[in-house]
Amino acid sequence: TKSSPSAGSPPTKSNGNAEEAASDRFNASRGTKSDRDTGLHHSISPTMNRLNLSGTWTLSCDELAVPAQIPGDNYAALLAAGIIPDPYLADGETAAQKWREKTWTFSRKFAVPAELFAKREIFLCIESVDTIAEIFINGKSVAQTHNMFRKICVPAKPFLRAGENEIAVVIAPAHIFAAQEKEHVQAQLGELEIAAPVSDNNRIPNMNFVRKTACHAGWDWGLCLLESGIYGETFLLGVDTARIEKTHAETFPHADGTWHVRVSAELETVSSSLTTSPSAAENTAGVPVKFFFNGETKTELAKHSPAGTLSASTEFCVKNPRLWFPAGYGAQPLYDLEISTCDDSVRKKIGLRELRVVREKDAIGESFKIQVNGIDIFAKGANWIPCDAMHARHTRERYEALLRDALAANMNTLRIWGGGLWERDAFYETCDALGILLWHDCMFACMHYPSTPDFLEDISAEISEQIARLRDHASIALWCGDNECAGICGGGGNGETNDALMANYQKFSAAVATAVKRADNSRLFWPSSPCNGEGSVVGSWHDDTTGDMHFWEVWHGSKVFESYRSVRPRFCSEFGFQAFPSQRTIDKFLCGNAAARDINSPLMTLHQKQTGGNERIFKMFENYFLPPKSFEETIYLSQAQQALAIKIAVEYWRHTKPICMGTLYWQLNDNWPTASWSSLDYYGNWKQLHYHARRFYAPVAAAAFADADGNAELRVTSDISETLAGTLEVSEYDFAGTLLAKKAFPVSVARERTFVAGKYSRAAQKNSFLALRLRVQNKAGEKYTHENDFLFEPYKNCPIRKANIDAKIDRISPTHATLTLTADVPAFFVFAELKNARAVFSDNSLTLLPGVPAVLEINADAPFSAKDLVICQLAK
Ligand code: BMA
Repeated sequence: TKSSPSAGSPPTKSNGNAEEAASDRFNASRGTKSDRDTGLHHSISPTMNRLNLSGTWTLSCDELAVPAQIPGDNYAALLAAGIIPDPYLADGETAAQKWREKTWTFSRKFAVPAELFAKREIFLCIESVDTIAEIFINGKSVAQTHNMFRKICVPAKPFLRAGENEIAVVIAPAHIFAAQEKEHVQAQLGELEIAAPVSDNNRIPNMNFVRKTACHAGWDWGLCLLESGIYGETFLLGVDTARIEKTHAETFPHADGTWHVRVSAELETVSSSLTTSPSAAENTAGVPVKFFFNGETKTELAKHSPAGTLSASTEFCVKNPRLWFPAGYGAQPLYDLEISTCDDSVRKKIGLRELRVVREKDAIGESFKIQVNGIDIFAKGANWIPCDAMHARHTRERYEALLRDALAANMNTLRIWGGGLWERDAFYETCDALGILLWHDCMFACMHYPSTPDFLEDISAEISEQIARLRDHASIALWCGDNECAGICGGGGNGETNDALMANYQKFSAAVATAVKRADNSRLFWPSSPCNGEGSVVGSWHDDTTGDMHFWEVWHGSKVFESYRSVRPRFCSEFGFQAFPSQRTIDKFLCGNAAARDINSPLMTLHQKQTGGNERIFKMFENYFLPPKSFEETIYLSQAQQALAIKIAVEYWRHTKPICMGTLYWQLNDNWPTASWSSLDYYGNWKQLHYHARRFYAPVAAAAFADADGNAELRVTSDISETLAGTLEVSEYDFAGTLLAKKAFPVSVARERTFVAGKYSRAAQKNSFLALRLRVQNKAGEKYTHENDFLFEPYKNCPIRKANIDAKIDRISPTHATLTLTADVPAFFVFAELKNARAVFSDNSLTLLPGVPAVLEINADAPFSAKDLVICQLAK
């Protein structure tokens, strides 16, 4: 049997707050803030049968008791109570470690109003408990869990009393459970050793045996903060007949142009939990289920299926449908859906779109492209990791800020990476609303997972619950089984595999596949990232004929950026290069420690989680730049270098369209302030890469590529539906700013493939560079422009001078201004930042040409003055 969660005995301390409980009581009005912000979207039935238990709880262990906000986690509570220093600042991470040894109790008191108590059954519903937990009501155990990705929904009426009650969630140390599980699992696997060792990724061993966000134990960009907590919604639901367990909205286009929406609801009857109840059939026969869609209401009676489930379904027809498109391809109309019984209700927003991942044999191998409403989408984006190491901060506001920044960089796709979590509903709702497609991993990453029967049973149930929750989101494009779990069985490009590990993996992966397909057969199931598809998971990391690719030869393999051009992936789902976060972020986590202002100081090293990461950044400077002369210059140059790396990769791959149909760089965001591969730092500051992404992911983009003879091949790519025509103007300058030559190339570019505009051979035998200016328009006269540049030599070999940059600020409001930058000689990676405020510039990390002023908008989150402006440039 599975080792039982040793969460412990009923709590003895009684530390809830009755007043708060009373004030939270019957937070039942439709669409309350907490309804919108978290979870399950069970709105309120007319009978007022729901009691929200979120709010202020008490967190206690053997030595303390402090208030805790639920949804939330123990570290956020300890921080708020002043018990621990901020784990994100200075060396606060170190002080945080000892607390993982504790058994934590989250508890609160609450009153059950008579109206709720009168219900035949009362379910306790919790979206996520992290992780090894036992739940008590009034001192009696009502549920146990050891998987934070599975919801809890248990009959609780026998444990409740009218008036005051107490709930306590007792959470045992996850790493101790992991070590016990290791023994249990290894005993079944015999010779095969699969325990995850301590590494950059896991600073705690054995975490592959626990269903908990993998990066809680640390990652090569993440601190180790093995948090405990209660996430999503926590509530009591009073039910006379049945609660809604699952819903599904399947959408189908018809040949006549209408769409059909088949909506179903699976109910859980109360009868199973009532010892004295009549039979289920008696109980629930004729439970009316009301379906509301797009202004129309239909009521159906729930029926028992042969499999024993109780469900109801109906169908709606949408005439003149407004279709949902990813960002950049059309609008994101969403239709309101509400499903309710007299006891329960669920609300959703449904997008109508036909989505497939097209894998067709072609001259190269097999395509890999996302197609929406018949249009091939070039997936432009990045990889998403959890937005914060403290779950208390996973708020709708944080999701929106990050996702809007992704959109602002012209992204249309993100990959939810398997070492994080099945995100909260607010995340997917925002992606639906913004048109951000999702590549969705199941939550497995970089480790060997047990193929033992109880583990497979648990993860199958997890996948079935999570996909049932998420499958109606228009934004989700495909389900992927795991991140790199196939690859680590061997076959990371070298063709070798470990047979025993592979056999374990195949069993695990087959269970994942079955569970995913059972829950959703409308989307592609992709076994692993990277791989070549079902039955072909090995040896695919660098296969550029088919499947998706993770290309790490540059960062992990120390190759030069030009080697991004040695492969032509069909879809590159990971590649990245590290940089330091913004100077403001560093200043914040160094907390005024002047001695730590050195890349190799202990504090800077603590905020760099990849062994050898700083050395790699420095080593790569040698290929492109002159060595930085100060701490500040190192930070700046690391960001310029990161931007250059990813620009070289994306520009090349994007301009091989339609061979490549997607580039998702590693990684969009950070979960704490650190050196990493992200383009947005933890505090939301845009690294230089994010500004470059906005340009290299622009809907229409031009770029130049060196050919074998040292000429520049000019290419233009477009995501716009109509063919665009115009010119690509190429101006050749020397580094003093003298215009040496100018040529215009006619352009006619369609969405289907990249247009090769011609070749530019260097006019002068002196050092020079090219400035590219694309101007195209469609038949209706809508104009698109794009600017880029091209150097024939690495920056370090070019006679780049230090420009005098004039910066003029025209104030619009205390937080908003126009900035005009003018340089006297060509200036590169000109990067403006504000010292005292987070600011987003309309453009940044620019090339300035003499006599061509750049006019930028600054939007800051706090008032700023001209003296807050810092401008860096690449110079000798
Ligand atoms: C990738 C990811 C992560 C990791 C990153 C950088 O392959 O899947 O595991 O953070 O590499 O090393």
